[in-house]
Amino acid sequence: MPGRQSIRFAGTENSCIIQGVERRSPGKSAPYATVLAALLAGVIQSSSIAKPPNIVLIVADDLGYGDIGCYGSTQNRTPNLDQLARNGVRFTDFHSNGPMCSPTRAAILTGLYQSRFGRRFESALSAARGDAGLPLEAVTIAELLRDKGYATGMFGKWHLGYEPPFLPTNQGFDEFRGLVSGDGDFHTRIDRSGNEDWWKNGTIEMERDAYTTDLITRDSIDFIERNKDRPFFVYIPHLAIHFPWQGPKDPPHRKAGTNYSKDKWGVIPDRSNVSPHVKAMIESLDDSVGKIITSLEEFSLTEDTLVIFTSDNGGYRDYAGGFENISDMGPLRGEKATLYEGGHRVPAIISWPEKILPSVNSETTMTFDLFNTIAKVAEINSTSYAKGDGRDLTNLLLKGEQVPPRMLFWRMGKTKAVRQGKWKLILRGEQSPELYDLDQDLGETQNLADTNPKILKSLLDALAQWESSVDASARAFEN
Ligand SMILES: [Ca+2]
Repeated sequence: MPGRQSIRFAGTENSCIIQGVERRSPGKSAPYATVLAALLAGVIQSSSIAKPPNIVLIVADDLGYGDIGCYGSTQNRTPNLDQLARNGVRFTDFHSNGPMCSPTRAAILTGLYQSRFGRRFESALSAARGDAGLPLEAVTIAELLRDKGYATGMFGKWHLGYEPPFLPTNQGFDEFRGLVSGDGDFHTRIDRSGNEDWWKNGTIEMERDAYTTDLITRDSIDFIERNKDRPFFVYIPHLAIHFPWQGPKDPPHRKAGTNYSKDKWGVIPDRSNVSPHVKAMIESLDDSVGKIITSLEEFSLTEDTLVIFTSDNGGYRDYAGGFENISDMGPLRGEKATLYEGGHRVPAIISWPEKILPSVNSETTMTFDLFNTIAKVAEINSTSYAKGDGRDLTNLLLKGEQVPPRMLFWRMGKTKAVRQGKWKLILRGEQSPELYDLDQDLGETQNLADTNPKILKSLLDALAQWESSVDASARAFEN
């Protein structure tokens, strides 16, 4: 592994030092040596962006921190994601806003803590509340981009409202093809309640005899091709690797009209080892990323397109009913639906060839930062996003600058967490507070609350203030 270096870029108006960045040897990537030389000469600056880029935002579902090769998996083959990481910035301390599906999706699209829309956005939205969804008053990144002249398409899993009017086409997307619920069978596209769940814009239009990941890929590439001559934003929230755990060659499981709430996982011959099915899902997901990158190359859009890949939350290690050996969170404690690192520290890669230097970055970053970052590179007026909760990461991406210090917060029911620098506070209901030093103890094994009372109090006070702020915002939306 290459060591840390500090590099000063001379010649820019504000010379900057890359810190917290592990720089990788360019190796065979000669173009990046050229880019570095250009940067050193002050040729490329953030202000020199000629025209706003296309945006491809790919979000995996329940993909754990250690599930892909460039994050340490030796089990799953992910050459396309690994290549994307070699060509872009790979984040090692990037966090989903929530440890479940709906919360993070709300934060991606709005740049706000999902708690600002009410407590129901702190866990997965349920079909039982069909009248609930991301409030239409929320300003989404798709709306901002559409107003800026972008074509906007979404292909994949929505999970921010099960019924009209809470569909993507009412939240800034010109086109939508995919599912609205939390999970559909990958072969039959039947949701866990036994309903058909495959939409085209505002109506259900089923497709059979295909694998969901492949359909999402096909439709995304079709959208890119149709809009290749204008700026476009394509949001690709894959269903993979959420259950049902079905690879392309696994059998269909769900049929219309049957309730699968207690049998929603797929057909798993060996419940104690789900990983072969998950491996097939991950490798299919990786194949999809490769096809999308190839399509950008074929349409000569590579240098004009910002590509983002991340996951909406951590993976499951095991699941009720004896399902085991599902996802890999690497060195992290916890899993999906917990606020230990394994629940919300996720893979994140951002690539923009010839603009962003490849690196591995250890700045603490969060999903809602993507909102401001996309808005900034699209040259959207900052009054539209400056008051949001996320930060614009363009100076990190284009100049290697650090993110200014801040606190980050999570809340899911009675479980809450705060992050400031190396410190992580976790509150689990009425249990004693847990305080971890992530620099020394990434696996969150040693509770240091008793020996650091001042830090504990400061984080508890900040949490109370944050809760008060988001709860005040939410009163406008809760009913
Ligand atoms: Ca998820």
